[in-house]
Amino acid sequence: MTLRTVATRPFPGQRPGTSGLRKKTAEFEQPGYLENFVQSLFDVLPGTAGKTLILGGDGRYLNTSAAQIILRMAAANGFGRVLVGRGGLLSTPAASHLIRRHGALGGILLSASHNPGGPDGDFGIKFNAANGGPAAEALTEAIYRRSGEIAEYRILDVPDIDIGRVGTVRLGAMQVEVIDPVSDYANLMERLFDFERMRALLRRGSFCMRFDAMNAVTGPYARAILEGRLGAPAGTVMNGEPLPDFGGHHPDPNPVHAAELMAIMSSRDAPDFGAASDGDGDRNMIVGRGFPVSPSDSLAILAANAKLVPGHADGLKGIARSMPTSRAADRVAAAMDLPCFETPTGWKYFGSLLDAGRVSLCGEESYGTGASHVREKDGLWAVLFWLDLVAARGEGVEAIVRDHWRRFGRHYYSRHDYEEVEAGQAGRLMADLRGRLGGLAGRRLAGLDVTLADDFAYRDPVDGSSSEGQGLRIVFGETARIVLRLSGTGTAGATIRVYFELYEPDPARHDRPVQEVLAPLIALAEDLAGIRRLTGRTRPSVVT
Ligand code: G16
Repeated sequence: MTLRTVATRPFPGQRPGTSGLRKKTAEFEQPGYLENFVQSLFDVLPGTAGKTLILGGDGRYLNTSAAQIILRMAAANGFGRVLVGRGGLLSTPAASHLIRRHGALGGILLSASHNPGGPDGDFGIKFNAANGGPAAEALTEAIYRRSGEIAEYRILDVPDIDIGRVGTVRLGAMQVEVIDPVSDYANLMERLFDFERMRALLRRGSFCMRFDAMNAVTGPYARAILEGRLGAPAGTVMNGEPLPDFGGHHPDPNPVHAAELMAIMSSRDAPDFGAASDGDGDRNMIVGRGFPVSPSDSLAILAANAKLVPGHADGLKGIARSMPTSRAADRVAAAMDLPCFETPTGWKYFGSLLDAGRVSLCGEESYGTGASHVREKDGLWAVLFWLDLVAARGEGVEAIVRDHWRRFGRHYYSRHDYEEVEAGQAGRLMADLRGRLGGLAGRRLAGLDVTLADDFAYRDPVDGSSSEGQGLRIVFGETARIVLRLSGTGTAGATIRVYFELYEPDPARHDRPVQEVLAPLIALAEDLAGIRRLTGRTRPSVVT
């Protein structure tokens, strides 16, 4: 068994984005590309000798070959133990849980999340720290700096080991434990929710649900929990087999990409409850009969009803949402007299609030909801939370949402994405608008008064770190907002995201078509930002 030190040269652009390093698969297939990034990570970690590492991924193309390389590199870099999910699989929230449970130095997750997979799709790698959460900006920047000067990496010269079976294997001085990816996570869920109550709901012949795993990592989890422990009939989980190319799906659980589930949920004999998760299992979409729930509403509703589930029976400490997420959760926090935090986009910003015990629930407009049980958003957890609420309240999804709107008002909400815009054009558009924000406050636009227009900056109230340039926002008091930002998860060109929110307190006006309600704001954003003029795009690529 020889330890090899391999000479290498830096690859440009290995800077992690919103959630790890995401690139076209072909870029990752370049010899040394993955190795450089992993060695850069190991070089900047505070000591790897004898430490435990968690390793897994969402099953996409390159997942297992990358896992084998990382195992050999971990052994060559002195780790004492690696826990790897069988077949190289671990959902992101399950990995977060394992890091915490085993006191690991951290975890490496092989995923490009909701981005398509396969040789022509995307691949990604991210590091989660000892608290189970995505690496903080200080660490990802250190990795990036190191990747620009790297000259060699270390790897053991040994054949692949068998990670297809649960058991323990030695790799040099390091121990590799191949573990069942599901059981620990499923046990955690049993502690957070009332499984007996959900079992009774699912046993009733009259209640039916469908979960779309989109041929990504949550298939085995959902089968074990929904069809196994909760006794839902076989077939409840659709697209349950993780496939290297996700069966051609774009595994992003929203009404556009989960079209198959949406069609089922809108059919005449639709199930009562529908849900979907993404590539690595951290996102979720909840759908009633013909009735998708907006993720921003979902956060607010879970917060308002949290006491009904065992995991939050003692109440909440606070709520956090990312800046572009609608302010529906703020209203709940105010009514419950809870602290409410507004952070930049990216789950990493919630970590310090959760670690400090300042918040219990967090959520994002991008179909992400989570809590203090792990340090990631958690798709299946959110689905179980909703299912447990349905069981506890004896009401369906739509009834629960409408009741919430009646109590708190409705935040009409939509996001328009312009994908694969030429990066220079997108940068100019943002810079141009940023330069004009100063003159907007105090003006009346689209019949509304602008109370604030700025580029969002955040100072973490726990550790004092600050993040600037987190999105342009034009705020019309409590009534409405327009937000523009560039995505940090795309792999081709730039994606411009435009977010619209309009508050409607009057229940008599809660049934209007979302795009129609938001039309004046949509037209105003076009006027202000000039998307059509500057990019030539006449309509968004995706509207959710
Ligand atoms: C990641 C982050 C999320 C973020 C999302 C969208 O999600 O973990 O916190 O909201 O990206 O980012 P952007 O708007 O920059 O594309 P995931 O599910 O891709 O890991």
